[in-house]
Amino acid sequence: MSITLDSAPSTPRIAPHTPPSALRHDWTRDDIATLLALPFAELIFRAASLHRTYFNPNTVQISTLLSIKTGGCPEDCGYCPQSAHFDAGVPASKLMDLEPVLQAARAARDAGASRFCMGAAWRSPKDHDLDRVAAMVEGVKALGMETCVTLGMLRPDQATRLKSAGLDYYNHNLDTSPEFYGDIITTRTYQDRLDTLAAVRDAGISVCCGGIIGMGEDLDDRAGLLATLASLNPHPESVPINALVRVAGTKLDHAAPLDPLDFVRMIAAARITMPASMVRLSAGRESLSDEAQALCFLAGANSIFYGDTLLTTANPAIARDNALFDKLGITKQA
Ligand code: SAM
Ligand code: DTB
Ligand code: SF4
Repeated sequence: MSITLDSAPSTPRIAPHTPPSALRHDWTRDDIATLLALPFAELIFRAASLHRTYFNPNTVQISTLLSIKTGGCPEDCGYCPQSAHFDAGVPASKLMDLEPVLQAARAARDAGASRFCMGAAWRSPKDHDLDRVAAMVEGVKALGMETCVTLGMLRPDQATRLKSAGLDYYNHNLDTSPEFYGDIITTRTYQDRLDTLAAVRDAGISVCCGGIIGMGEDLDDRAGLLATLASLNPHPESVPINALVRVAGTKLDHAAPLDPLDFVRMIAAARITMPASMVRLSAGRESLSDEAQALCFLAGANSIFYGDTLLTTANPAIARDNALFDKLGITKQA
């Protein structure tokens, strides 16, 4: 007997035809805390069922990151090796020139990435730097790739400038719950982040917004992060879930290690609360086993960062990811 596999691409299956009312924006923190504490099999079954309602579960979108301006950042984010408040051995450098950025984008495209994400260690971009980033966005678009940038806080006019350059996604994370946030970052507020997200949304750019777990937050904080993300209307199109990469010299160097099954649970709860969004299994994959990553894909992750480095820290080698995809029968979204 021959078995035919559904080979539909990983674009939302029913999302374009789903009335917005089918997606909930009223998830309470208690609802989500209950989800996170479900018996594991129950949680994964619910998440996997929703995943295949909205997406082809055998397809994963891949993005490659490049740090276009590294280190020396004035913000004090406790997890970040690029903050000037810590000595994590990441020297500050200037904004890259256009040509090497395009060269890296071409290499990423040739390795199979469909989106190129450029990150800058800024509190917010200066207007003359934004012009240079806009040229990078135009150049990467011309290579036939989707574009994403993460540059810190944006004013509405800056978001509009990036939109006119052709920017597809802006990444700006809420990182954690409003209550725990002050333990991690003091130099910008939670509301500053929500304001940037509103500017990005209003400019017509797709929103990439998620957070980090493993920073010492409790289950209620994880629920609070997801409740805030899911209250955004529309939901962020892309939801990166990062596991803290503990970097020597940062404030969170000695945070307790995260149980990989808790990472899987967070992915599942993100999938259930924002079922039509891409859920990205982001930082932290380097220390996850193949089995733990397989559970994340089963729980609804359908996007990863691909390439040997994230911004400054290690990511699995491309050959390891390709071998994992082969083992799991996963294809890359074109
Ligand atoms: N400076 C910009 C900003 O903060 O908006 C953009 C770059 S910043 C490095 C992008 C995101 O990377 C952060 O919001 C955080 O969620 C994530 N990140 C940074 N360092 C991390 C770490 N050590 N482990 C996990 N995620 C991290
Ligand atoms: C996101 O949520 N994770 C990526 C991307 N957005 C920009 C960054 C992860 C950075 C991990 C630490 C580093 O490599 O410096
Ligand atoms: Fe700067 Fe972004 Fe790192 Fe915070 S996360 S210190 S804003 S580069």
